[in-house]
Amino acid sequence: MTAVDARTPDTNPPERTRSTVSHHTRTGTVPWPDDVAAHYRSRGYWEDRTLGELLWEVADARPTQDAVVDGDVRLTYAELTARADAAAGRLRELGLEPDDRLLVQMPNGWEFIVLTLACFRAGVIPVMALPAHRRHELTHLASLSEARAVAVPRVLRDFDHERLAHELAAELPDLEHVLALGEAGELDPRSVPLAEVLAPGEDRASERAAADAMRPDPDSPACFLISGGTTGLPKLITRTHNDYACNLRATSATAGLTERDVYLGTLPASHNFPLACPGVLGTLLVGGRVVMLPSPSPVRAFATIEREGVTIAAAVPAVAQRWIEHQEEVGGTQTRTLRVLQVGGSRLPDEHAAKVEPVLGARLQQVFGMAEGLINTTRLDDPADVIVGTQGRPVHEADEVRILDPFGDDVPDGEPGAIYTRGPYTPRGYYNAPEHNERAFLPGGWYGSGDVVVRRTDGNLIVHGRDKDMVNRGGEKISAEEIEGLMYRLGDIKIAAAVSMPDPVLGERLCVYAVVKPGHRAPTLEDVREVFARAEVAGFKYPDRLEIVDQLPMTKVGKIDKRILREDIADRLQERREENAR
Ligand code: OOB
Repeated sequence: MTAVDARTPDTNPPERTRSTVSHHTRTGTVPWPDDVAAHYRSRGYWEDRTLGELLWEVADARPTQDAVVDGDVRLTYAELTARADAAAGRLRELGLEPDDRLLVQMPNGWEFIVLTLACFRAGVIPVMALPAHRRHELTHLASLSEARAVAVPRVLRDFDHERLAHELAAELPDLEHVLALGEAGELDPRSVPLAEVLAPGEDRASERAAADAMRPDPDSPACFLISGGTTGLPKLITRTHNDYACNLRATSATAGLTERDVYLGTLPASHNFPLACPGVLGTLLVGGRVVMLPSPSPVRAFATIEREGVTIAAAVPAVAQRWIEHQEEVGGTQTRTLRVLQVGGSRLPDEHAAKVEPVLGARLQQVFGMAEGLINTTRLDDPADVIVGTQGRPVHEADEVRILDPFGDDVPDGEPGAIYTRGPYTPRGYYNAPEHNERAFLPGGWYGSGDVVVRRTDGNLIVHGRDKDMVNRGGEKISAEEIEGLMYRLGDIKIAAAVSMPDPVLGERLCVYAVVKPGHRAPTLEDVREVFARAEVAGFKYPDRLEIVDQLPMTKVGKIDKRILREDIADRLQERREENAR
């Protein structure tokens, strides 16, 4: 009997019954139309192989080579796959069945990778929550996905994730198991220690055979990604084995990734970008080495790049800028081996783009992507004006992109319009969200990301702006609607509007305009932040600035005119800068 078995009676008291019948994910997923799917298959875009099969084949060809490095921990390909197979068996012993959802909120470390691969093998679907998420988001994600288990660190950056996870488990009838990073002695006795779940197995051959026997359908979800979200709380995006493998192959190709590459995973790995574009999974799929690092601070990142001979890394613009500044300060050759720096998640200003190669000695690859699918990148051999001045073009030959005016007509190249897309790795709908899908997808399955882009005649896209109600705070996406909803928890607020304000470091920050109810006291930014703290919201969603006004500007159709508010706050910040300069 394994340690997990021994704990099962405690973690799963017999009187506990699940309130709802868990739904099979198939019922909530919008499939690609049959003819489109047949086309993707016949062209070989979908290979009908699971991510596990693909990765295990790569691992078998290089068992003794390092696959994952995390501080002092090094796992060879043989060790990685063996642990994942053993872990797949333990998830099963815990009672997790194929198609059950496991909410994963883990820092960047080897455990994240082994657990994710174990899920792929067992057909358990990891729901990729972010380390910054708190009760507000995790409750929503766990209920929406009907998660049966959650995997968390113990205490991270002074926050007790394990305690919160048990509180959620007490409230959510489906959520039966809390898997926590660490060993039995140091954890809550109700937790299942990840040290045990992810430990090496005892009998490689039989564990592998057992995992082989659990093989999921390649058209079933490999994982759920979290959408940035424009309407209130985030949506779930189902990524199938077939579509995600296609995503991995196409992004690996444009990054020129080979088995000689060493990838630095330093953005939170549950984001699509560092997970799969090509990221951690793409690197493993070509037989390269993944180095996990929990924070992108330049001192540690540079030391790690030097020590491990990192050749490719991904950054959001704010991180890229910090790395550039750090290199300018310290000089030296620590980033010598870095071949490619991918930058994406929010708009990289051209001035910063121009500095990447001269300062860091790495080729810049701009990446304009979305968890919903479509990935655009510049190519490594593109001319400088493309690399510095555009966000690239689709990575896959079957990606379809249309740029439309407000009447739904295609705009000519060179003119801004809203981007719509479909393709072999862009799902046709969010999970269990039929009403939202009506709005986010055009007939024919075109997904509209809400970005306004210009397509140049050479096919490269420039992200021009946005017509979605979202704030992009250094790559973290914040739904304005969600923030406004939270603002009304301050009883003094009559009406609130969340908008982006320009920020030299993060690109954008979050500003809230508010009108106070007659006779009420105007809240301060501290009051607002306290309400957000009480609501247990992710830290990156706390407003950075509050503007109390008498009224909000309205459009002709009676909506709050956010364009005017954005201009207003940009003007105010500009004035203040000028005052400070005087
Ligand atoms: C990535 O994915 P998400 O889902 O967090 O956010 C997608 C949105 C896009 O719709 C766009 O508004 C913005 O993020 N965005 C960019 C951008 N990359 C993403 N805006 C301007 N310039 C860029 N380069 O952010 C994501 C997923 C995969 C790869 C890269 C980024």
